[in-house]
Amino acid sequence: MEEEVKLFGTWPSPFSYRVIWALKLKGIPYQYVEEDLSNKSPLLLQYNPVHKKIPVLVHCGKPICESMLILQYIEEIWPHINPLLPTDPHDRAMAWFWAKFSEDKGPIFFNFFRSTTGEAQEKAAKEVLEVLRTLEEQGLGDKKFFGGNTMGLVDISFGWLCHWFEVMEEVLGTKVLEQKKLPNLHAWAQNLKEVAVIKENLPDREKLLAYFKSLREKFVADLSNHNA
Ligand SMILES: N[C@@H](CCC(=O)N[C@@H](CS)C(=O)NCC(=O)O)C(=O)O
Repeated sequence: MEEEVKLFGTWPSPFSYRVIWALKLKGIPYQYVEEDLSNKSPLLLQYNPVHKKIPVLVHCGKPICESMLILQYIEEIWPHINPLLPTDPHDRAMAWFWAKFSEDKGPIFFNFFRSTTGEAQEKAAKEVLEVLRTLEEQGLGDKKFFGGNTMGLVDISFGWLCHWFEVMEEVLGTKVLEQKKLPNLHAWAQNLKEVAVIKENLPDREKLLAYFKSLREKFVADLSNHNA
């Protein structure tokens, strides 16, 4: 059986990084394949014919799609090295609850980044703040990480907040994840960035900033064309 592990991803994708962090945490060697989403490779289309999206993990020749399902798979195959989930069944269920919450609330963050008028942006920022407050008050509490003293599945699923979201806020000129508004979540983001596996595996900040700036300009231009 071919034990080879391959990851198809793109450099600015926070979904790719979820998988990278999990593989690195577990010390699994893998080959990374950078996809060009404007010209998807035949292999990507073969491995993810339904959504045609990255990330895709290919293990022993078999593809697994969807970042959270890939994390689940990684945990099932390599459970003993740096477990991503707690052993207690109720704690595990709670971890999945918050991982699902991260998936369900994704569009709210996307709207925030896409909102172009002042009014829409204010409304979107309020919605984001509400999600983050819920996460802080009901999920994180005063723990260092969602998993307790070490990072786990929920930290990985929300990990993009510590880098990508910060860059988004900079592009928009609006700060939501602030120390005074969300002290515990803010501390969590800082702690997460200090974990070696995260710190050593993040896209370059300046490159990401330029990428998000151009994406934002595109949204603004699309809106003015639409209104013209
Ligand atoms: N729910 C998916 C989302 C993945 C996703 O949105 N990937 C984007 C890049 S960040 C993609 O491949 N987009 C290509 C397309 O939509 O055609 C996951 O968690 O893996």
